[in-house]
Amino acid sequence: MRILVTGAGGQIGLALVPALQAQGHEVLATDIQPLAFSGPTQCLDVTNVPAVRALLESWRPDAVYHLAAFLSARSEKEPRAGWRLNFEAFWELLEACVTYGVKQVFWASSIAAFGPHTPRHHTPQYAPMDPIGLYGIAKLTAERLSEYFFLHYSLDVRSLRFPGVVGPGHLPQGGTTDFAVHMFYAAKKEKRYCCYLLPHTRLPMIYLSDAIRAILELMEAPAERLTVRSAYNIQGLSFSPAELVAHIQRRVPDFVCTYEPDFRQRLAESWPESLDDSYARREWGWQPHYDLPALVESMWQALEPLS
Ligand code: AKB
Repeated sequence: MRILVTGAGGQIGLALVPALQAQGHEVLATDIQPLAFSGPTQCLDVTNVPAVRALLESWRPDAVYHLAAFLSARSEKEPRAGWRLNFEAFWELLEACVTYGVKQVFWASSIAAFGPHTPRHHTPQYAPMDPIGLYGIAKLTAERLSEYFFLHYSLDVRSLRFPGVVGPGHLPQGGTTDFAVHMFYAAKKEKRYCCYLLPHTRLPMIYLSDAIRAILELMEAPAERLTVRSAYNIQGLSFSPAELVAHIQRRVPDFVCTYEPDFRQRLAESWPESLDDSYARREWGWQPHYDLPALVESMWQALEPLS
């Protein structure tokens, strides 16, 4: 397949592009910043509608993996730019995909689409959704649009509600769940970290390699098995900053974490703690591989060169 990836320079894109290449696909990796992949890359601002349409018209991808986004914290700081990127550009892209005959679209939704009236534990696939952050509002609206394009244009669009993604190789920026990655790097380098969430704030997370496998497995699933065209819940594991600190201290006993909660605390408290992912398990066989000890072990090994 010829695959176009947007936002390829982000945490998920950096791991997804090589995984797609390893499957034998011809991948064009794009981002607003220059990229360094082995394979073709191009600078692309997905809010530039003529540029996106021109690229789809000339390169004619079979599938588009749309990852370009402002995450939750950045969307609060730049709300209008966040809406343009997270929702308006997505709508334009879906329209262009219909026009230029793209067969499959993947895009990343988020647990941020849930809100304070959503059950926090084992959150069902279909639950009240009243996001309080602009990122979540855009993701929830994008989920409705995604299903609309499937129903009205038969566009084969698929998505996952990503929890916090934890993996080596990239320091995520602009999110609320970023602390989990930052804490590992800080423990390795400075043996101290100041966390912007309170110690007990438990959130759903997923290890990067599980996240990539989830995308690949969802995209390979037979279309007739999929009943969810908004976005699937997937559960990896759940932990709080304090639980992660305790695991890291088993490796770095003098690691110290202090807590100075900021505006991200309110967002985190409005999100689920764990998700019911039975639709994903039943319809395309989702199974996470990493629990917290396995995630810590794998992160630690990957960060070994830092010590
Ligand atoms: C964020 O923290 O904003 C993201 C997300 C949960 O989608 N990681």
